[in-house]
Amino acid sequence: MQECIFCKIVNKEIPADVVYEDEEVLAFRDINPQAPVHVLVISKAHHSDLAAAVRADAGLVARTLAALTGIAKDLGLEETGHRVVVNTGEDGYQTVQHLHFHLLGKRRLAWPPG
Ligand code: DGP
Repeated sequence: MQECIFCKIVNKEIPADVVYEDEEVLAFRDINPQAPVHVLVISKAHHSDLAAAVRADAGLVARTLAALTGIAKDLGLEETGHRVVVNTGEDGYQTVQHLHFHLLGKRRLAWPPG
């Protein structure tokens, strides 16, 4: 995906503050953090949203989430609690069309979301 900003981060064409990387998964700090810890966890393979990713490779989605739980633990979010968010489509306020899991923590988050 030539124009996808997250694919460019995967390909190291643009820099990011990477907190985790393996063969399939990349996690980096959000450029516009909404909490003291705000990390985006993505598969390196491009899938536009959650439904597309599940249809194409549900196992990859599961492995991405497994990596996320490890990242949450490494960042000290297991004890304090945290939130995982997947914005989807227009109403969900998805602005980047490459599936990403927001991992937010280290502050008390409000509910319901805005
Ligand atoms: P969403 O609205 O769920 O699609 O969230 C996209 C997030 O991606 C948003 O919180 C800002 C973040 N973001 C957009 N461009 C970049 C970038 O170039 N680098 C990093 N680190 N984050 C980005």
